[in-house]
Amino acid sequence: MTRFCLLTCVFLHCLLGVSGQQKPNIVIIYADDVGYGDFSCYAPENRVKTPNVDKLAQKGLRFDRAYATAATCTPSRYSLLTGEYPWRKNGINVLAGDASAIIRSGHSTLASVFRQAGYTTAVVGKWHLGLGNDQGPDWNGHIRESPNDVGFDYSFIMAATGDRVPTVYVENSRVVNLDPQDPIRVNYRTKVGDEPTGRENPELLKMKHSHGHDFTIINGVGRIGYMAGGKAARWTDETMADTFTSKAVHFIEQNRQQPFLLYFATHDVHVPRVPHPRFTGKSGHGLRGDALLEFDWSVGEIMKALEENGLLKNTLVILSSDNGPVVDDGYHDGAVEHLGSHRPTGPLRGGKYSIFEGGTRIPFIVSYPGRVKPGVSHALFSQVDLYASLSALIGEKPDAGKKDSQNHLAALLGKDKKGRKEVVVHSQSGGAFAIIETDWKYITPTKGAAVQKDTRIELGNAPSPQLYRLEKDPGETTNLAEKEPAVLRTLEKRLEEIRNGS
Ligand code: NG6
Ligand code: CA
Repeated sequence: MTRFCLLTCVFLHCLLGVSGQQKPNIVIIYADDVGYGDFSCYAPENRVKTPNVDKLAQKGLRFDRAYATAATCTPSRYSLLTGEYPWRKNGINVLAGDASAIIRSGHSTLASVFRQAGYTTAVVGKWHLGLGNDQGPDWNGHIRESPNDVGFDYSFIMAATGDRVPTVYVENSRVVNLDPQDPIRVNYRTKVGDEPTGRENPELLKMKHSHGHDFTIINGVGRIGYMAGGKAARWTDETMADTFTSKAVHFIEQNRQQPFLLYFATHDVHVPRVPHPRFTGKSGHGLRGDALLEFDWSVGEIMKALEENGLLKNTLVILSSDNGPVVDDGYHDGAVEHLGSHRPTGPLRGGKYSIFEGGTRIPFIVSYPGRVKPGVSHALFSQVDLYASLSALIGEKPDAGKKDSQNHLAALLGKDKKGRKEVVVHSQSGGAFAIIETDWKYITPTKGAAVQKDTRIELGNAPSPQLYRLEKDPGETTNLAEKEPAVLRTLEKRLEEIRNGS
């Protein structure tokens, strides 16, 4: 080798990084129903410790004012992947397990942008954005309109939630381990098959329901919806985190030589909380705490895989949650009894389903060694901006029609301390909107219930407008609407403009 060649090689090596690639990998770890106060890096007083998440936060940037766009799963996930507000369209609500896809072929997504840019893309874990065309998914055939049709090269998913049928994994548009002699039938209205239900045979349950969840019993747990068949394909709740994590780790190993985007959406800590026995009883805070430990373990495994494959430095990891926390979401799993001093929302009011901060202000951690300085960011950030911001990171122009998603890459990387001018969030439990600008928050008046009866969560709905100052009053206790009519009018007007599309 000539001296010139050698120098060129050294130069290229430096430019491209150790793994020989220049473009950064992206890993989005998306927890389910994990609250602002659930990780010990957000609430050091917690007795439930999440060391792997904390390590990520120590070495990365921990945001304390980042938001999901909605207080429930489907709409938040829709925003994250499409860069659009969910409330612009009808039907983007918590979906049934047999719902048709709400993102279909041709719809630009974070994954399709990355795939177009030469990335290998994958989703592993919870989907909950519907499957199949207008007729719904064909569980016994090739499901057309699946993640693979909207930008993902590889998908290994559960269709909806752990508590909704069908309780099967779908890999690259087909149900895993399906025996054609035992076809799957799913119905959300009338019973199919003759398997016991939680309503008819509660004595067969290993975990009793507190509200809802009394349809077909699978693995001792009553679900939402009826299911028959597909016996060999059914998942075991206890090994779900292991299964998803191993698929994600395998994807990382397989793609270490080329740039990839991995959207890893865990089932933890959504109900039913049935963690692996190696975590049960370990948190001292019941199954919800144990599920948090399981989530933390998954994070550790992903980070280990990145490290072992020499990818840590060139990978941007984002860890967040789809909506705020809930303690009793339909099962008597001991979460209420064992909560103790653990406050899943930290200092915030409300929780999942709520327009109060507990519904949408979520943990958000960015790790990108070498490019992102460790620390805490007070920048306002919304998950709807990941579409535009991550596109910008790899030099791609987002779809011109996507006005909701703003490029806040500088905030994501810690260079811009302010972030968004304003954030808009929505709760479907009453239809309230809120806008947050500087430290002001305005909540629209609604007729919805103030408290959700079953989960006992304060929804934040009120018949008159609410105005809070979040910095001094993160718990939204003092409504300043009457005292500050000018601020209220300005925020109301701005929210109206955004809702009308500008
Ligand atoms: C609710 C379920 C709840 C949970 C939620 C969706 C009942 C009584 N409650 O309807 O258990 O599944 O939907 O959660 O059925 S989310 O995180 O996917 O939005
Ligand atoms: Ca959720």
